[in-house]
Amino acid sequence: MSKQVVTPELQQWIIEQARAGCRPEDVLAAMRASGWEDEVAVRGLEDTLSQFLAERTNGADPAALPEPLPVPEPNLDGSPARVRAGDREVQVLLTLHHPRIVLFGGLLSDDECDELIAAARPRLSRSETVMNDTGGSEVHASRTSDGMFFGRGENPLCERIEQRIATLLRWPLTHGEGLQVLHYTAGAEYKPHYDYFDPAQPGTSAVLRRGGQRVGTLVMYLNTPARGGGTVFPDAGLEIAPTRGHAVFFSYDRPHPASRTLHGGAPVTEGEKWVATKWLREGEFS
Ligand code: PD2
Ligand code: ZN
Repeated sequence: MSKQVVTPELQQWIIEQARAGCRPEDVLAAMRASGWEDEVAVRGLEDTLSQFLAERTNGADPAALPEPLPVPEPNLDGSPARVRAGDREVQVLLTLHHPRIVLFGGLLSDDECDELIAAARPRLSRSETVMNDTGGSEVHASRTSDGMFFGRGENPLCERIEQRIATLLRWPLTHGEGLQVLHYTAGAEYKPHYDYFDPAQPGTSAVLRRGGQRVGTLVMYLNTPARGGGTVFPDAGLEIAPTRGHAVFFSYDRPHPASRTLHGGAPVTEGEKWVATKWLREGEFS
């Protein structure tokens, strides 16, 4: 009876080999050579790789996935602590590869946060959610914030921030929607959702006529709530603490759960929360 067990360290090593492009038979040979019994090595390899693949596609058959689209992506070659975004230097605080998530610090100055809030406040109304069947929008209990949209380039502040984002994410300014500002009071939340438009829904073709799919999101925090209000990514087990001036970026190359970009705004439990969201489209949004 074998006493060998497949340890988490062995599983991690198998995944690293798979990521590096090693063939399963070579991985198996290396395991045998370092003393793993045949039966344990084969089982360990099969179980680890199938679990790894299922996680990458969120359980979907890889052949059934939509074709991947180009996505915005900052230049983080060499893992810099700070990156230049046109008129401002921005901190890189966290990166994740799948889902692709980058947390930036200091994308907006305190004054810019305050100015956005002041300009948005008189124009807020109850946030609406896109209706999947028609492509229109409606008030929905899953989204209890107030919100408004600026037109793209509507004022010098929007223009400056949009140009900074376009430079940071290396994505044309013309492919971005206008900034959306959301205000959450205590108890308000935005339940987990995907930001892309679901291709299976009848209303989606109408929405896609203007700029194509969404391929990336940047949520900028305009204040620091006293408690709660984190942006959560359940598939990654990640919660981003909302902090004034910081911004979380995530991209999705396919409009599919395999992107692992399910995300939500956790309830604000004390104080209030203000964010500005920038959505990036695959084509020109006019
Ligand atoms: O306010 C947030 O944290 C949040 C969470 C999820 C915003 C959005 N989605 C969004 O604007 O799409
Ligand atoms: Zn969202």
